[in-house]
Amino acid sequence: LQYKFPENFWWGSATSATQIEGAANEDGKGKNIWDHWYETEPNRFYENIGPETTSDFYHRYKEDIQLMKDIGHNTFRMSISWARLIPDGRGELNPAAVSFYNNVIDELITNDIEPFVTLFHFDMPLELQNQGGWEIRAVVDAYTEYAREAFRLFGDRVKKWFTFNEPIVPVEGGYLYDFHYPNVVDARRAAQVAYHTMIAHAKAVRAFHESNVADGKIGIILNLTPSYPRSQNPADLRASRIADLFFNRSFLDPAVLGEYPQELIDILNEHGLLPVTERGDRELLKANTADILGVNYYQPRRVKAKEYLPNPYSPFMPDWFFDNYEMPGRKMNKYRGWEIYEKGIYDIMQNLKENYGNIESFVSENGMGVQDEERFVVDKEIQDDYRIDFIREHLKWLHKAIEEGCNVKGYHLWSFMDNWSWMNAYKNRYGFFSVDLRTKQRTPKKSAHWIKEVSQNNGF
Ligand code: BGP
Repeated sequence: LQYKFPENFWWGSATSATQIEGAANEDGKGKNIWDHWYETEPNRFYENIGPETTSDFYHRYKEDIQLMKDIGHNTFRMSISWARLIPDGRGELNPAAVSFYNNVIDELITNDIEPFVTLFHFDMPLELQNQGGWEIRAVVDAYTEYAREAFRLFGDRVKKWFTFNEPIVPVEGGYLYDFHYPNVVDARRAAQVAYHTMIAHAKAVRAFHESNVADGKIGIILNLTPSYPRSQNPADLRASRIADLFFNRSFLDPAVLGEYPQELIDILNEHGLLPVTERGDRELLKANTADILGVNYYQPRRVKAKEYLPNPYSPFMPDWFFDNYEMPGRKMNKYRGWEIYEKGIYDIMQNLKENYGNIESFVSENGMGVQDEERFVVDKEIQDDYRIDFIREHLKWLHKAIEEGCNVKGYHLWSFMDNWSWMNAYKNRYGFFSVDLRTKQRTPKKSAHWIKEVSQNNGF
């Protein structure tokens, strides 16, 4: 083997409740913002397909876990649907949800697959959103209670917990760029939402360490987009540094170092965007940092200095400080419109080693969304060589990072099977397995056979 990974390396894939479970209105589940948005504005979603149409993991988890085992998974990330477990977001537990998650967790463990569980993957209970969502402090408390319940119910078997998946996405999508509910454009509210999310994270970390989950770890999943300047001239460097502050360090610093970067505070302050805080918050953040960090990596960010000054009367946007830069000759996933830059994963891990105490980490998502994959069928199998290349090239850089001392423990593909995505529904397919939406039949792609070999050999 040319690329051998450390012993007990985590091979697996990642999913989220809303994207795979289905059964959106079944067994007492409460509504979340996606159910609601789809009901009220279905045509915002690709081909008008909403979160009730999924691969139906809710009823097929046993079959799926067998497939995971077949392709050599030793770990699997799923999320709990808050509104399934606690339909109103606070108060009564839904007993059907408790048994569903118990069954899934037990089934995974019986098959030697360690469950990694995310508490919040974009799916705010509607009831709480109606009260103000992450803009109000009471929702932080409701979340902390929910986290406490989850540790109590499942912490005897689940040892890897994640407070949030990509907490910046609901901020950008919901409060700046109009691609998540409640789709408003308001930087002040965005800053408040971002801040409360981090406070909720710290409170959940504290609750976890106070709970009796023996030998467990808790962390957060961040989508890190390394920021590369067009050139080394000071204006480009500044643009890149500020993009990094907004899109990476705004969550990475408080989650891992327990404090916000001063330069970010200064910018927010200058524009009247500082969030409302409470006494004791600073100490709370400092004392409750993540034990482990999941890194979702899809694409880098390339930036250059602003060409035209922003209109000061337009609503504040992070992009007041930089322009995106389309580097000539860059490699693209043309389906998703995202650049492919494999070395990015190495740069991220080096940064964590140098500047973030070499925190224990893993690649919690990386993957390639492709449209109309049926075109690539030969002998009834999707020949997704592009996906195999994509994974392999990222793994090579990850391997190099590990050899150089980065504390990386595993690699999870997004995703196990084709799944429903926020607004894009089934447009881009990501899975090792394709899913026929009518029959729900799962079929392995070529990459499923490939990853099986890689996981079994612990390298390639
Ligand atoms: C990440 C999310 C996932 C997933 C993935 C693919 O940001 O954590 O939920 O959807 O991206 O992106 P998309 O589905 O938008 O193509």
